[in-house]
Amino acid sequence: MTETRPTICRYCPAHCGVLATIENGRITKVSGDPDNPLYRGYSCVKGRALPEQHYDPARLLSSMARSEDGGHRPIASGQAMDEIAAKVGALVERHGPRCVAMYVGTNTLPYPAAPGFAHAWLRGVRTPMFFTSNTIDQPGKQIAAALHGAWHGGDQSFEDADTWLMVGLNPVIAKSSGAPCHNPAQRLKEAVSRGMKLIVVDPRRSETARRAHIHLQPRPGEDPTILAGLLHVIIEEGLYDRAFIEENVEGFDAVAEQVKAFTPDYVAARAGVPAEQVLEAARVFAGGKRGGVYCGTGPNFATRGTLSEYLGRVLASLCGRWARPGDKVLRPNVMLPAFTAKAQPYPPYPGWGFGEQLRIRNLADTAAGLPTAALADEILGDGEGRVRALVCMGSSPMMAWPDQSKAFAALQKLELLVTIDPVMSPTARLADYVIAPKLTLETPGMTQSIEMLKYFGPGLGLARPYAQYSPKLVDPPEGSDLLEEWEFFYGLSQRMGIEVQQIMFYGWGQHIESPPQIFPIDMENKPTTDQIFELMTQGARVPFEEVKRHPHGHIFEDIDDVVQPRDPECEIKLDAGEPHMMAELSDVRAENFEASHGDPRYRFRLIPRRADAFVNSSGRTIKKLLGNRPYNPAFMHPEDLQDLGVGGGDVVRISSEHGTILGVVEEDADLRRGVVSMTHGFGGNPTDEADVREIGSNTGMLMSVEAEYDPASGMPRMGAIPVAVEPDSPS
Ligand SMILES: Nc1nc2c(c(=O)[nH]1)N[C@H]1C(S)=C(S)[C@@H](COP(=O)(O)OP(=O)(O)OC[C@H]3O[C@@H](n4cnc5c(=O)[nH]c(N)nc54)[C@H](O)[C@@H]3O)O[C@H]1N2
Ligand SMILES: Nc1nc2c(c(=O)[nH]1)N[C@H]1C(S)=C(S)[C@@H](COP(=O)(O)OP(=O)(O)OC[C@H]3O[C@@H](n4cnc5c(=O)[nH]c(N)nc54)[C@H](O)[C@@H]3O)O[C@H]1N2
Ligand code: SF4
Ligand SMILES: [Mo]
Repeated sequence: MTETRPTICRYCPAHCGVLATIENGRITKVSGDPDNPLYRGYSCVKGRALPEQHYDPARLLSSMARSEDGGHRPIASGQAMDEIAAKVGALVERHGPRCVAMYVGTNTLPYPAAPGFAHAWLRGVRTPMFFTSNTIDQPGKQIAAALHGAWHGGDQSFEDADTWLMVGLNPVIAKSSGAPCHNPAQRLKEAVSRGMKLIVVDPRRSETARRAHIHLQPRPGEDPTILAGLLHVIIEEGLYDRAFIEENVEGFDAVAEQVKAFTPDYVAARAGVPAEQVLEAARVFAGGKRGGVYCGTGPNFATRGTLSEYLGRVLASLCGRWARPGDKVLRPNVMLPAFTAKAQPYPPYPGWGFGEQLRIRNLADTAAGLPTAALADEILGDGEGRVRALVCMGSSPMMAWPDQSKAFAALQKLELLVTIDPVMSPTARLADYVIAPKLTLETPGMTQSIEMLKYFGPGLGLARPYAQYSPKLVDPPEGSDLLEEWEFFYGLSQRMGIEVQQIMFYGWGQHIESPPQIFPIDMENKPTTDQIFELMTQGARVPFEEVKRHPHGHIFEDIDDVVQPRDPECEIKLDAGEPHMMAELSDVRAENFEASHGDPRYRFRLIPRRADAFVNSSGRTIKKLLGNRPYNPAFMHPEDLQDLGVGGGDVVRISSEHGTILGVVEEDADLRRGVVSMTHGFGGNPTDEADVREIGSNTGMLMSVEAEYDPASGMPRMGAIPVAVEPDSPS
């Protein structure tokens, strides 16, 4: 029997509504869904490879446990949970609960019930050590929101914006933020053709930069300089929104003072862009009426990510680019509880330094969560409270943690490493237990989790009142023994006598919009995923049943909330002159940039980029996605290649102060000269012996978590890495 069913692709955060063809209980095809009102038939290469992901020969069909010989053998899931529960219990008994940590990665988003159960289990174990990939991604977003204050009414709409500034992000490929995630390439094309002036700051003429009215192509890592330069011009020329500032912003004088020295000429000399372009970009941006400023992984990886995000917010605030009274609410809640959006700020709150203190580098909890870049040292450093057990969910430290050699040493030192992963990832190969999970189309899905992304930063999540639910479409492969993520934590909790409570709350940092909802879970009669979804949507704006009535997804146009005016008694202001940020900006200005730019040892800067066919390290076992290039090329400008005497396909050695990797070069005339652009998530573990042309290499090897790091989030330099490049001499 063949049928076609609407569902949600959950391979990346865009969560496109797609169609799946099912033949005799197997998915045979996934394509765009023309009847989906938001995505309108869109799908990408990864979504169309969902059948290959589900039936990947490399997929684990049962959990695995480490065997005597250091390899792995299949283990029944119940047995694995028995053993893990006993081992965690024994470690806690001997060393106290803090020795247990969890690291949650990007592949948790497809499973809305997972984080609540994982966190409930951790609370039951009484350990505070909950880490996510967020603090090795763009933690500056939430920390800057804490320092500056977030806007209660939300951001302005892309659909009617006349100017839009994007700093180091590429929504055409990443579909993450900066442009609406429903077919961003098409949305950008439409916006530009209706006259929106797009300004892009990127050392590479990316797929997004190609659409720009102004493309500043600077030296990597100079985003604070450029943003300060734009502020300089806007303040100097009086292009800011006086009325908005008067009502909503404090600290204007402090920031005006700090940006004084960032003249267009200074910015030009330092960032390597024409001074006229800085002037023009500032005038075009401030000259518009509606728009936004968005920073991506580019500036967040290049150190000083918090400062870049902060200056982006200041720029938006000085130009009044936040939703105004009477504007339609861009992200009214649908599967989340209703709230009343107001044209006023949330008050600023502490960005870091509270809660759990880490044992190193003076780091503590932050508005973005505990600093993940410190977790390897929490495992390696002896003494009280040392982390001895790590549970990973939808994540891969060996592919994602900066400083791969340290991550390798740390994972090997653990007394217990458990990971939930559908394949034997480089992390799984080091694990004591690998829990084999069901994949998306074997589980129910819903858009509640991506709706929630709006609390992580401007421009994230859904930009329309849209929702979709999908039932599970197929059973897992016959003979398999698989668990959903939440089932694993439910099983552990049962065995350890932990009562699971789902706690749901929403808001910016400490500002919760509606009272927390607490749902006790029946620990004797195991619920179904659908029953958990029902609990999770109990307070939703639109009843779950109503969302379910629209299998192709629905835009709830009748939710036409408008942003309410400021409360008359509200005195809260956005802070444009936060002292730490002003001090950091002053440090930037004091730097001897000529010396660092001119370091003869490291003439190149390695920068990140996203590959269309992969999401981080996911997809590397899937032949359809790998094509004939199973590695991550080192993209360089053709003239740089010529100078080095190498050509496309040759192998080069890329060395930083902290490590060396090999790279297969590829010409990319869209790059600024002096830049090496390389995606992450490739290569194996440091001791693996494999040809770079077969597996690529891991850029995390070039990073150090202790040499340079953000004092708030602990995030080290992950971009704009000074490197030397030389032809790989045959050994
Ligand atoms: N296909 C695909 N989609 C993904 C992912 C994926 O791996 N593949 N990953 C997902 C994840 S986890 C995330 S966090 C998001 C990320 O989403 P984005 O932040 O949009 O990531 P990129 O597409 O890499 O865009 C970053 C851009 O910054 C530029 N850049 C590099 N260094 C600098 C710099 O120093 N300054 C400036 N101004 N620009 C710089 C790069 O050239 C690149 O064009 O994407 C998500 N979506
Ligand atoms: N050098 C370097 N390091 C980086 C980055 C970079 O650009 N360069 N980017 C950073 C960023 S932005 C992020 S978000 C992090 C990402 O950090 P992580 O999320 O830790 O890394 P991933 O490589 O995405 O690991 C995801 C794992 O999930 C598994 N997986 C795939 N599908 C499923 C599923 O359905 N269920 C489960 N349980 N698992 C699944 C995959 O096999 C893979 O092993 O990396 C960061 N690290
Ligand atoms: S953009 Fe993301 S959600 Fe959409 S089809 Fe591609 S992988 Fe799936
Ligand atoms: Mo990310």
